[in-house]
Amino acid sequence: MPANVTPAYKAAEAAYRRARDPEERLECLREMHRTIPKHKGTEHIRADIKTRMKELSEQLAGPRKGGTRSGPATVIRPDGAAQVALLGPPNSGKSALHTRVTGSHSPSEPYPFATQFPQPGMMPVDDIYLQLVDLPSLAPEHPIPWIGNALQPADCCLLVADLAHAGTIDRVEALHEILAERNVHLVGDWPIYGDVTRGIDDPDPFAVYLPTLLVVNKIDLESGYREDVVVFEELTGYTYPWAGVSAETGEGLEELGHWLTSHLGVVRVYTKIPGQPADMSRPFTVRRGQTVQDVARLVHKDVARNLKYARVWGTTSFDGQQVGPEHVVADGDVLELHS
Ligand SMILES: Nc1nc2c(ncn2[C@@H]2O[C@H](COP(=O)(O)OP(=O)(O)O)[C@@H](O)[C@H]2O)c(=O)[nH]1
Ligand SMILES: [Mg+2]
Repeated sequence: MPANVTPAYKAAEAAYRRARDPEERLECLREMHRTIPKHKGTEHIRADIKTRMKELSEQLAGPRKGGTRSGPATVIRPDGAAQVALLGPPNSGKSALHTRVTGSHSPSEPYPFATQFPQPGMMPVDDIYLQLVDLPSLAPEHPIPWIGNALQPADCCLLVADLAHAGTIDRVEALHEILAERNVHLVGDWPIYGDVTRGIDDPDPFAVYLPTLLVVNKIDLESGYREDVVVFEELTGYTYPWAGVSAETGEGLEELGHWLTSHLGVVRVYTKIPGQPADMSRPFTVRRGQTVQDVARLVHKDVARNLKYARVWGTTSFDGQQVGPEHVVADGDVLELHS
């Protein structure tokens, strides 16, 4: 954060760091731009904010070519329990994986750079839905100017790699460099409590830190993939948690889903109306550490605004216990919201 900023700017910046929804982020950027003091010391960040505003509003509208829209929006509104970005070098099988677990028709082809635009899809894990966003491959010869903004709403990333393929290590290193230029950093630590404070220690509000799982794909072709991982770690120094999968045969994909929901700290909450049984068909999902108030916000903004208390049935409370809006919910809780 630049020196000598006002409380109003600080609040706007904090809101920006918390916001996931692209429209909301754009609002926050406008507020940052409005409240930032205009002096020499903020020149740099002001220019940055302006660029981000321009980029994000263009991304929400879709790219332009000669005055007409030439493609879909390049930033995907988060949906489901978490947004998971698929990153990797060309031909690693990102689109094949996406198609397999979400039922999408993301173009998966034997040639590189088949994927041009972000492609969202929902991956079911039991009764939880994760939003997977397929992305174009990142490589020096194929620059993606909008990738930094596209990754802002992501909660984590799958770094998909075919470790048996010669050249993968160089390509994965190049990918890290491309991301670092946009101040996007892949990290091996998965936070225990949600992600709401992500990047808070970085003075740059636009820095993105993505908890990363290395997904070693195409294990149907390579029985020695465990040794490949050892070599990969030795040569690159990257120490991400990893999982072996095959987008072709489906091996390892169920475990992958469970690994994600548990490491993202996805918490399922079911709601009920007084005097009626709970609706167990589809949960509301929040992250570990989130509260009754956060669930109410997902139900309806009026419910959230007028919330007085809740009754909760679950493992960490006695049946029908009355709790306040700040009560932290646990996986499997049934909530009755009272306003
Ligand atoms: N044998 C095998 N081939 C795969 C697997 N995943 C992807 N492929 C193939 O690898 C090629 C590149 O896949 P694609 O999904 O387009 O890669 P992307 O560029 O990372 O999106 C395609 O020919 C796929 O059929 C896998 O798990 N096993
Ligand atoms: Mg692809």
